Amino acid sequence: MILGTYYCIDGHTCGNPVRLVTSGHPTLLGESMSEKRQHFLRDYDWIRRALMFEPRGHDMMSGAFLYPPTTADGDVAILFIETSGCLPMCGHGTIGTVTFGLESGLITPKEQGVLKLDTPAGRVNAYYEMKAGKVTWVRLYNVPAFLAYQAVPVHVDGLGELILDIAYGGNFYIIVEPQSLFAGVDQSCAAELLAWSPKVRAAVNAQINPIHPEDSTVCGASHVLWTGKPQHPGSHAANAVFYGDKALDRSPCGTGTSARMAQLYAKGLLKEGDTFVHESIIGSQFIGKVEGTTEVAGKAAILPSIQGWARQTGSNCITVDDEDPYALGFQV
Ligand code: PYC
Repeated sequence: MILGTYYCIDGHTCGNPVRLVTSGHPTLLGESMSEKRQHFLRDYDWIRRALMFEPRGHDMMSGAFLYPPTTADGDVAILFIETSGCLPMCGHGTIGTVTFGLESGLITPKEQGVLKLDTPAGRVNAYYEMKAGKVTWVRLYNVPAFLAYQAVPVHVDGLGELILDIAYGGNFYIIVEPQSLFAGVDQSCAAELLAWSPKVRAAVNAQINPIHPEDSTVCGASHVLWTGKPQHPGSHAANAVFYGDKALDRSPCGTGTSARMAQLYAKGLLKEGDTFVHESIIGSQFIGKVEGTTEVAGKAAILPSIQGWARQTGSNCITVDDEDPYALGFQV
């Protein structure tokens, strides 16, 4: 029996995959996208696993469903799906979803040049430029980002004691600066980062388990952001973000860049109005900016923007058939 049929636009944002699923949406209960995300995780997580994991996806796969807006002034709502679960917010996913949604006509803005997006993490506005039917760039104004914990000593097997910061940028990020065996991000350290990251994440969540002060469903440090010196002209810093069980973001990571800017702002290394060009492990760049400042539950926070681009690579129609023993995906 066919469990579901899903038409998709596939592509990438600065190298990281985005699969915009354009049919087969389950009906989700709840008033906000945060509530709808909880319903999806409870009853429909099998759809995510089928579309993200092998044999229909892969370790890095990431995507989204579009839903009607959940606010009176919203244009469209986004549910993010990924190998790691349903993120409250995803920066590269938003840039890809907005690009493919506009180019395919699935998203029609109320006002040209800007979209008001309802995401599980809250309101995100996306500005864009469109020329001859193609979106050239998207700049998203993300949810408030803040440094949640600073200089926490954590013992990690194989790495010893690390000093770590934890910042929120739409997800909670463990930020690792060069120390111990880690000399800084470059392409040659991908295998080590994949081996170390799950240990770092488990140790941090056993010790701290951060919770968003305004939404307790956003909890746990899900991503590990490893920092480094940039290799490409124009970049201020490099990073590699680990997510899921085996993924290193090929893009500079939008929510990670937001968290990193919040960390640097809290340490006095960035100020309001500063631009921060962040480079990924493959050298692609996002332009981040500290657009403003605010507070989250009494904590100093920044209002970050992230600009990047996305390209479609094709489209496909995925079926999930329960006669296939791997209908719901697998991981090796
Ligand atoms: O761009 O926010 C992001 C992101 C999160 C995980 C992978 N990319």
